[in-house]
Amino acid sequence: MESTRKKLIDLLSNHEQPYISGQQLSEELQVSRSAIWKHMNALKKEGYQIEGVTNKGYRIVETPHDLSETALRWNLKTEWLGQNLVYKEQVTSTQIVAHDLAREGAEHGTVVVAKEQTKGRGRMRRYWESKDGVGLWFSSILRPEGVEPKRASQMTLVAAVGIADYLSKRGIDIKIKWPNDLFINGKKLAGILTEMQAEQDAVEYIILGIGINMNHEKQDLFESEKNKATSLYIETDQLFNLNIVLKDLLNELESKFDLFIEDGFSTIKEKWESYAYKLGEWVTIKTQSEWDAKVFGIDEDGALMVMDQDNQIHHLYSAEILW
Ligand code: BT5
Repeated sequence: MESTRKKLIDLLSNHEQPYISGQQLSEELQVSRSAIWKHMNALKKEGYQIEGVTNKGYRIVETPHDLSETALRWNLKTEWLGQNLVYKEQVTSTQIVAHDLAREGAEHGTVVVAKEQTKGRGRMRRYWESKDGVGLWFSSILRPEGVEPKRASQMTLVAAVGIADYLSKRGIDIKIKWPNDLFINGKKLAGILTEMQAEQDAVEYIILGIGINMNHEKQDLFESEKNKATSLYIETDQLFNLNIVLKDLLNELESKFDLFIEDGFSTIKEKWESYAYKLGEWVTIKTQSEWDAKVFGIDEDGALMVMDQDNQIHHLYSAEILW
């Protein structure tokens, strides 16, 4: 992003001095008044509302609700997650872009975010519906030191707890369905896809993709998902500012990743169980066959623990849970 535009946003959003005159802006930024106009018009096009008051000057009254590269970068308070931000209007999948960047050496914490994905993907080659402008579709490149490949799947659970904490702090009753879905009122709000590149005993990088349905109205959801999926807008009747949510969420995720790297999985595990969907209930498990079992938590590796009808305990590393 152009640094003049970023400085302009900083000056216009300064709360100690709410208004700033055109003259002062041009002095501080060392560009002409007409250049300032050009930048302001570009910001307005991105959805910024700028108020101008005679004899006082200008100020920003609202930042854009739609994803905007400028608004995303402005005031992002993380230390490492998303400081290297790659913003795209449209991609096939942010996972694909992130894999390419990681292979080229992109740094730990790089985040790829797109307004629209034409081939968003879920696990096992399933699709992920990623409509233009209504959701958050992003992938983070993580290069955690000292995390063995077998612990990489725990990252999915760490991210799920990060999203759940973020939403529940805002009064939303969120549940996590093992291993990678977030549910509200029994419907899928978000999904996580963790992909890993590893060599022998070391993780080279992890691409952690997150998709969250945000401002979808019911008709924006895919026909086949209408009764199974939901969005934050459908559930709360509120439209969300996508830039603010993504920035706050990156903060929350960063602190959860740090906690996991420094303290291990136990704190995350406890939190995870506090959000677990159908804990203590009977569900149908699909592995080679389908069988009924009672869910009672996750173990230290992040595997799902269930008990079958013969009171046998199973630790599931990969399975589908039908409920
Ligand atoms: C997931 O897979 O839930 C992982 C989704 C990860 C998406 C992110 S977006 C950013 C990054 N880039 C990508 O290309 N992917 C990641 P899974 O558990 O396999 O669930 C897939 C199933 O969810 C599909 O088979 C549908 O039934 C359902 N589904 C598809 N799109 C959905 C949506 N937008 N909302 C709710 N459910 C959906």
